[in-house]
Order: sequence, then C-alpha cells, then structure tokens
Amino acid sequence: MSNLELPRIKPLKILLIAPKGKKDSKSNQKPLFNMAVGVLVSLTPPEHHIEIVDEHFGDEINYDGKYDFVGITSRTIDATRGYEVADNFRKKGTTVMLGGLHVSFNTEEARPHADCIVCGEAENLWATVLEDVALGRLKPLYDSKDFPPVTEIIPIDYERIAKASKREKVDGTKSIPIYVTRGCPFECSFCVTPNFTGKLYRSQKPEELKKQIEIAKKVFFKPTRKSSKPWFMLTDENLGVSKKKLW
Ligand code: B12
Ligand code: SF4
Repeated sequence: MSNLELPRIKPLKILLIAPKGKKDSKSNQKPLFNMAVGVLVSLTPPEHHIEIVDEHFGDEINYDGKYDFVGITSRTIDATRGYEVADNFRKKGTTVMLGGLHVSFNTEEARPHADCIVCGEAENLWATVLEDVALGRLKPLYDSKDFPPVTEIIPIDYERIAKASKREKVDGTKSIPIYVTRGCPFECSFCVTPNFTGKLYRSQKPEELKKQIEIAKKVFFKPTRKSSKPWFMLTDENLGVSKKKLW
C-alpha cells in the first residue's frame, strides 16, 4: 500500500532508536544514520512526528519524553543494549516496539522487553502498525509473513531524516548511506540475508536514485577545501548480482 492510500489516523509522536551495544565498533567512519531507521522514517506519512536517537553518535535518550511509542532496531551486536533501553522506557509506561534482524529471529527472547515485536521487513506492515497504535489496538506481534512480500523498496527520504535526526552536515570524510538494491537471490548457508528477505532482490529506479543523491547532498553534505566530494556508503547486501551491469 502506498502512503497516498493510507487511511487518515490521528498524528502520532514516534521516537526511533538505534542502540549501540558495548562491543560495537569504535570506528568514526560510521554512516550518518541506520538504514532501518531511515526506511521507517521514509515510510511514515508526514502528519506523524518522528525523532531519531542514534547511540552510535552519542545521542542521549530522554526517558521522560512523551511518545505514542518508541521503536528500537536490532542487530545482534546491539540487541542487549536495545533490551535495556526498552526496559527503561517500559518502566516509565511508554509503549515499546522492537524490530530488526535480531528480534525477528529471537522473538521469545525479545518478548519480555516489548509491547510489540515486528518480525521481518517493515514496508508492507508499517501502515497497519501505525493505524493500530493510533486506534489503541496494537498487537504483540506483527510478522511480515502475514503481509504481501516486499517486492518494491521505497526511496529514502533524506530531507525528513535530516529533520528527524540530530546529524549536522558533513564533509566527504563521513559517509552518507544509500542503497541501490535490497536483498540477495543467493542462499549461502551461513548467511542470514536469504532467510530474512526471502531471497527477494529489489532495485531502486535510476531516476529515483539520482533524486535521492541530489537531496542527500543538499541536506547532509558540506564541502570543505580538504574534502570537496560527498562520500556515499552503499549499504546493499549484494550489489554485484548481475554480470552484465552492476545491479
Ligand atoms: C549496510 C550494512 C552495514 C553497514 C551499516 C550501515 C547503516 N548505516 O545502517 C555497516 C558497514 C556499518 C555495518 C556494520 C556491521 N554489520 Co552490517 N550489514 C549491512 C547490510 C549489508 C545491510 C543492512 C541494511 O542497511 N539493510 C537495509 C535495512 C532497511 O534493513 P533492516 O536493517 O533489516 O531493516 C528492516 C527490517 O529489519 C525492519 N526493522 C529494522 N529495525 C526495525 C525497528 C522497528 C521498530 C520496526 C518496526 C522494524 C524494523 O524494517 C526495516 C525495513 O524493512 C546487512 C545485511 C542485511 N541482510 O541486513 C549487514 C548485517 C546487518 N551486518 C552484520 C554485521 C555482523 C555487522 C557488524 C557487527 C560487523 C562487525 N563485525 O563490525 C557491524 C555492526 C554495526 C551495527 N551496529 O549494526 C550482519 C548482522 C547479523 C546479525 N545477526 O545481526 C548482517 C545481517 C550481514 C550478514 N549477512 O551477516 N553493516
Ligand atoms: S548476501 Fe552474500 S553471503 Fe549472503 S546469501 Fe547473498 S551472496 Fe551469500
């Protein structure tokens, strides 16, 4: 369902958090935002207010803030910290939603820390989740398997992410994340990706990408004498699938 077709619901106040686990890397070359959070922001209709807190950049969490819900993303390396943040919010009576790779495969482990768990890709279930929050009927679990497969990926809304996050403009020594494709059609036995995305391989349209690059440059890039070109980090799972072209 596209955003244009969404039913009108009351505007929500949403906080999205990228937690940082104790063992997470110390690199200062981290991309400006987490792509899961970027996708959630881009999917959310404009009437809802969104704030992003990214612990990888040292953003402080205000546990006293008033939100309709707090959404926390998870990769295994950050999951324990994600649970800690979730527990702190729930002690204050704030509704917590956990999503992302780690909790999608560890639902029972995550359950005591959340009011709601989202398994799998969010694109086709997010409208339902927002509507259910607004109508006070949030379910404990939403699984992408119960929704149509995500055959199309959405463009990233850099302008809204810049407004929602605390990130300033950067020069070319700091990376701006972007994806051309999502998923991978292969099935390496050790890899989580095919299990997570159902081997679906999706590409962005070239004209959409061009627009995103222009907007990302406008909102996030500030050239300096030392570094006059932006650095885009490709966050694709597997960009080199086709031998004839790059994607
Ligand atoms: C790009 C990338 C990176 C970039 C991150 C760029 C960025 N700013 O996000 C960099 C290079 C920094 C990186 C680092 C690492 N990565 Co990495 N990375 C990836 C890659 C290739 C793509 C991730 C991505 O952007 N996906 C697109 C987003 C939109 O998808 P998503 O995160 O799954 O989010 C969707 C859903 O999960 C859901 N969702 C997610 N969160 C939430 C939250 C809520 C509330 C809701 C409702 C829904 C929801 O909705 C989103 C939209 O559908 C993945 C491969 C993969 N399959 O994910 C590996 C992957 C995530 N990385 C992995 C690893 C191991 C690492 C490192 C630990 C490596 C290391 N040893 O240092 C670090 C950890 C950094 C960290 N804190 O996460 C593993 C994680 C395995 C696991 N069990 O968690 C993966 C899966 C690779 C693999 N196949 O094994 N990585
Ligand atoms: S993303 Fe890489 S490791 Fe994972 S299934 Fe595809 S080719 Fe294999």
